[in-house]
Amino acid sequence: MDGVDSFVSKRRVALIGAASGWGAGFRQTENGPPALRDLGLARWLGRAGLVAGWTAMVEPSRFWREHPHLERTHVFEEVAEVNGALCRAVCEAMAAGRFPVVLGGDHSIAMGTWGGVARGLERAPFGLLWFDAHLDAHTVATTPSMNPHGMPAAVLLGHGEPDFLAIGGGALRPEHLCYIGARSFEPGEHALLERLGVRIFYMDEVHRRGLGSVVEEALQIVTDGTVAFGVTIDLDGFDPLDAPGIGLKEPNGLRRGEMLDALGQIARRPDLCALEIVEYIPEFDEGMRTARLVRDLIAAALVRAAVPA
Ligand SMILES: [Mn+2]
Repeated sequence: MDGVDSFVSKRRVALIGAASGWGAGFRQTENGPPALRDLGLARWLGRAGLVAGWTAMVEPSRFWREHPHLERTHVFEEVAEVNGALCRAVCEAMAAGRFPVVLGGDHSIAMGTWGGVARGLERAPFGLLWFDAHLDAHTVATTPSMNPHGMPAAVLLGHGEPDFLAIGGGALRPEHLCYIGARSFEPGEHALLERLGVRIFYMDEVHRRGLGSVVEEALQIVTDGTVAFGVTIDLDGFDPLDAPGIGLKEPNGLRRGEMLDALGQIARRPDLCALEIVEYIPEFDEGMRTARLVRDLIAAALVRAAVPA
């Protein structure tokens, strides 16, 4: 097939839903993965030249669904439970030789996704490109909201609650992580990342240099001394004009066209090991614009020059 990456097409894509919004102050991201499934994401990707099928839809267990208004302390238990199940689903996909594409859900699921990848790679070092308006690097000591979706990066770097560390703790080394598009964060989480020496490409640097140049440099960082690298995309990293179907809108963000071009730089790389896209809220979407963006991001990252118009 013309333009289709043989590496990816040989390794079929495992679509894994993480249908939990308990890590955020709003729950509607739990509707994201079932909506993408029902809209026909697997079929859409098939038209782009990928062999993709849903291998898991991780959901909160019945107890949590029957008690939607539990107090904050219980939220951590639910988030840990979902992430544990997600971690296993990602591991299973990798063991079966499939390429995991994890769809959220709020960004707290990054603990399970990248904790699972770390296990799947048998703890060999991997890098991570983190596209986001935020830094998601809080601990309980620094967070103003206590929302776990503001904490996954800290956990992956080895800082946070014991229940979370048990799943994703220490999956990543700070020198193997790069943020791209950051423009809204609090001093405490920023101080942690500064202390650890994590490279942050703020949105003003992206505007100044162009996303292509930034991604090129970031790729060098995340592939230096690693066996593989992953990509996590928080849809709030985008300008809300291009991704209306989200909860926390941060203007002046990444644009659809430049992002699809930049992801083309990673397509065909045999060391790309997993992709995660989070925080989609179907009820806020406008004419499926955000759902189509999710599809096109996956296609751009995995199939060079096969992005539908
Ligand atoms: Mn995020």
